[in-house]
Amino acid sequence: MAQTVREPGPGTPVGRRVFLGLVGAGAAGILWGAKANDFLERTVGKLVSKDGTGLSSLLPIGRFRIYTVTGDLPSRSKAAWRLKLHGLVDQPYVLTYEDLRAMPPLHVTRDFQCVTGWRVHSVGWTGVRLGDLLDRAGVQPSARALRLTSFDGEYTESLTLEQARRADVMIAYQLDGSDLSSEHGGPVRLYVAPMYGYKSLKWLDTIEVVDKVIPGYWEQQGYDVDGWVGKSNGRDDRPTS
Ligand SMILES: Nc1nc2c(c(=O)[nH]1)N[C@H]1C(S)=C(S)[C@@H](COP(=O)(O)O)O[C@H]1N2
Ligand SMILES: [Mo]
Repeated sequence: MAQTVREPGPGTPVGRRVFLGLVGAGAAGILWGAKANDFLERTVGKLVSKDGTGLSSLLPIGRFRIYTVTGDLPSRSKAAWRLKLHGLVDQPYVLTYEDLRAMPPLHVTRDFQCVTGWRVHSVGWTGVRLGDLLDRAGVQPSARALRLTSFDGEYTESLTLEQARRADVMIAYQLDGSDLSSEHGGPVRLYVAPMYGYKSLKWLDTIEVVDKVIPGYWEQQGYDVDGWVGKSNGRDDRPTS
């Protein structure tokens, strides 16, 4: 059965030791998508039971890992999905998936990088610019930031208004030309291209416009609220290339 990983927090050593620990413990498995899961069973399963030398070469370079902090992959159909946008706005609203798809699309292609050290090259995202969604509601002068929540019931994220209005920040409904799968946070997730993956909240539910930054799930555990790619977040294991 496919299982998922909760990203290790800052200060947790990552790499082969934790990877072996996860596989060995069996408490938290790893899901890299169906194909990779086959690969895991066929290849890694055997090697782990040997001495594990060279195992780091089997880390899924070029592939996403599927993260969820709840131990669960929530799912919501496109028909049932709603985006609630409220807070310090003139016109709070509720948007359907169809409403979202009717808005002007934005495409961004960028490497996707998790702060724990894995990276997927040149991933294409399609969605709606977050700034357009804010304009639709009319942001009030006292507003400074956004608080975003997930329908997984636990994950949260934050962005300053300035960050949210960037041309490369969107709520995304497609990944590499296909509708966003449930495991990748579909039907709709946040995508913050210039920042580490933890900013890109999956299973988007609510956007609240607030008067100050409220640190998100991993940020309460030490990650930087300004998660620009290139900042180390206190880790020494990020890719150097
Ligand atoms: N709701 C939710 N969103 C989340 C996470 C999560 O655990 N739950 N993990 C974050 C982290 S740390 C990363 S690197 C990316 C991973 O995206 P993926 O699971 O589509 O590979 O999602 C981010 N968004
Ligand atoms: Mo991450």
